Amino acid sequence: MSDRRATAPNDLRAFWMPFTANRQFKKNPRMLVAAENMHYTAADGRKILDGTAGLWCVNAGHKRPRIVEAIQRQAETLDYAPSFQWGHPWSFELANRLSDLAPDGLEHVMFTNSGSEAVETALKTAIAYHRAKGDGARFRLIGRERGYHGVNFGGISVGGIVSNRKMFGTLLTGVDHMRHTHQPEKNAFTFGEPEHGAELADDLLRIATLHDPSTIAAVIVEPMAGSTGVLLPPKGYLQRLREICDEHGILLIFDEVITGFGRVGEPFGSQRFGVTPDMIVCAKGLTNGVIPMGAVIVTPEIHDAFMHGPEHLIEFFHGYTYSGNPIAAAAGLATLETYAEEGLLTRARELEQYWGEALHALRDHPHVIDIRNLGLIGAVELEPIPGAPTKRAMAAMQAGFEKGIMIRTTGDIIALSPPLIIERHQIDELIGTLGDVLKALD
Ligand code: PXG
Ligand code: PLP
Repeated sequence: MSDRRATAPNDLRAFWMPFTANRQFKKNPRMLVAAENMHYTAADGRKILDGTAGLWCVNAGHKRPRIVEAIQRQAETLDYAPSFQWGHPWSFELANRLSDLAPDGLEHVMFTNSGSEAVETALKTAIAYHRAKGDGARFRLIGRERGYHGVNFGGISVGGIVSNRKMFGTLLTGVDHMRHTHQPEKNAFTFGEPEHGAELADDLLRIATLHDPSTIAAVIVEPMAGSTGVLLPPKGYLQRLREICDEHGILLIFDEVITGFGRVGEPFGSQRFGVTPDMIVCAKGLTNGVIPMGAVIVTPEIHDAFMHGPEHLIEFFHGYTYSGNPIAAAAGLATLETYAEEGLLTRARELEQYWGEALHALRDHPHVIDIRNLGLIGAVELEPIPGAPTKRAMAAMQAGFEKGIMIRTTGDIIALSPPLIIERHQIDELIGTLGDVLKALD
């Protein structure tokens, strides 16, 4: 009965789907009913090759035994325990493992249930940190055009994706934005990090000067902007941001919800790009996407700034009912073990050349105006249909599903981010099928 309901629901009205063209979807649903390793199973029984790791999150592939068992075992052992004034071993253990994995100097972990909540946590921590040090005048937050930091009010305020902001009123005050780093006229078809654009980091200096640097609490960027369509950091750009932050006492927050957990060939983008922020925001791959969980990893300097005053008092008035949830923590531990056992956190580096060459072979296909790649990430940007932006890429997604691949689109950009367990022949299949899709597009 429950299987039948899952595979053939006869009424799709009630679920108002997130970030979905609901009316179009409900006329022609793409329904998934099972998954294992690199493949989904569609409701009609077809295998779909996962070119996106779900939504950039299933980095170890689907239905991994260690993770499945850990969740089952945890549900039978300790299902829920509060983290406000109580503890359980799994959240502490996961925090220790994350601290080990993070760049040197990032040692304390706060847990959340999503990337969006982790972003809010980081922004609030930044402002509160300065205040805890007696510097309450540092309250401004700087983001970047085209940045994606989730969908809560803080995240859309520092974020720079117009459609995610314009419907929602005044947002946070005291926020400003740097320009994005996408310069296709200079950098189109670059393999890896682009040569041009490091100087765009000086926008931070310009904005800081305008408001006076002593009013800026933090700047938040994705080391590589994912959701907006894969915009890579120009060589030297992140280093320059770090320098400006150091000069002016500004905290640097890396939102690594996508770049975390091996996507760019190191545990975190920070290690790949050689720049250490003051806080890392992560989620998605933390639990292989299986149980919702996010985290913020901070320096001892930030953590210790709060550890004053009488010991019976709460130091930081922030947290969620499910912060450090035992089942999520168990899933996180099993995920990190799976990554370690299989060398997945560095596998993107090994596959990067093969992956990039496969992608760039699509260069001369119809409608392609740019191709970008790093680690196991790729983007193929299409010329929009005049007067109908996004339609061509959406048609590619639907055609891909019919041909047995899952791809993701944003605007007219096709984004690819397969599970890190992908084999070379599956890369050939994914990109080969995408090539066929492109050739058949209007
Ligand atoms: N920050 C970044 C950098 C993200 O990529 C979030 C925060 C928010 O995480 P949650 O868990 O609240 O969704 C994200 C999420 C896409 C896509 O199409 C990307 C995300 C979410 C949905 C779709 O690229 N990233
Ligand atoms: N709304 C109400 C009425 C609550 O009592 C709570 C938590 O206790 C929340 C919202 C926040 O929920 P969460 O802690 O799951 O974010």
